[in-house]
Amino acid sequence: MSSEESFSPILIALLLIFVTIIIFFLKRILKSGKRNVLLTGLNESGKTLIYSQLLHNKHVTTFTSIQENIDEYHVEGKSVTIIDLPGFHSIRQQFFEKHKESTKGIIYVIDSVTLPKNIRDVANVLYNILTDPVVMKAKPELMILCNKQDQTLAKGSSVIKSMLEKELNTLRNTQLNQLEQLDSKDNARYKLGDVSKDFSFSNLYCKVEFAESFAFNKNGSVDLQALKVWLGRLVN
Ligand SMILES: Nc1nc2c(ncn2[C@@H]2O[C@H](COP(=O)(O)OP(=O)(O)O)[C@@H](O)[C@H]2O)c(=O)[nH]1
Ligand SMILES: [Mg+2]
Repeated sequence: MSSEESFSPILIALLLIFVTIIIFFLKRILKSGKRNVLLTGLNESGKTLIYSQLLHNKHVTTFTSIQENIDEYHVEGKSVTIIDLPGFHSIRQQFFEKHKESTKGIIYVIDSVTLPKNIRDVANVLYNILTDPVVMKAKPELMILCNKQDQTLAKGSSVIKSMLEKELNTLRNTQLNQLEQLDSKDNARYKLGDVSKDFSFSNLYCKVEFAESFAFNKNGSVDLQALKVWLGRLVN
C-alpha cells in the first residue's frame, strides 16, 4: 500500500471531525442568539401586570395594550428579553409574527377564574402557537402560568392541565379530520405529539411546565415564585 492511499482515509476522517466541531459550535451560537421570552395569552389574563411586577416591581395594568412592552430580565449576571404581547387578537398575531423566530421561551398566561368559560379560546390560541412552523422549529420551552390564584374560584394547575389536554385533543382531531378530507399533504405539523394516543403535554416536541401565580390580591401581595424559578433555569 502506498503512503498516499493510507493517508486519504485519515484525512477524510479528520475533515469530518473538523466539520462536526464547526457545526456543533455554530448550533450553540445560533441557540444562544435566542433570547426572547414571550408573554402571551388571552386579553385580561394578567400579562401586563405580571410583566410590570416582574421587571419593575410595581402594579401597572395601564401599559398600552396596542404595543408590546419590552425589557430585560436579569438573573445572576445573565438576562433574557421579556416581551409582553398585546392581548387583542388582531394585533397579538402581528407582534407574535415579529418576535417568534428568536423565541427561547413562551409564558402562556391563563386567567384561572374564567378558564371554564373561555376554554375554547384559551386552547385555540395555544394550539395556533404550538402548530406554528417557526415555533416548531425554534422549540421554545413553554410555561403555562395559571394566574389569579388569589381568587377563591380559581382552578388549580392540574385541573387546568387536564382541561386543556382534553380541549387540545378535540382541536387536533377536528383539524386532522378536515385535512384528511381535503387530502392535504400539509398535515404533519398538526400532528402535535403522538396521534395514536390522546393529546398529552408530556409527548409534545418542547418542554412544558405548569405553574400557578397571582400578580395581585387585596393585600397587595404577589406570587410569581414559580415563574422566577423557571426563568432562572431558562436563562442558564
Ligand atoms: N385578582 C387578580 N387580578 C389580577 C391578577 N393579575 C391581573 N389581574 C387583573 O386582571 C386585569 C387584567 O390584567 P392585565 O395585566 O391588564 O391583563 P392583560 O390584558 O393580559 O395584559 C386587571 O384588572 C388586573 O388587575 C391576579 O393575579 N389576581
Ligand atoms: Mg396587557
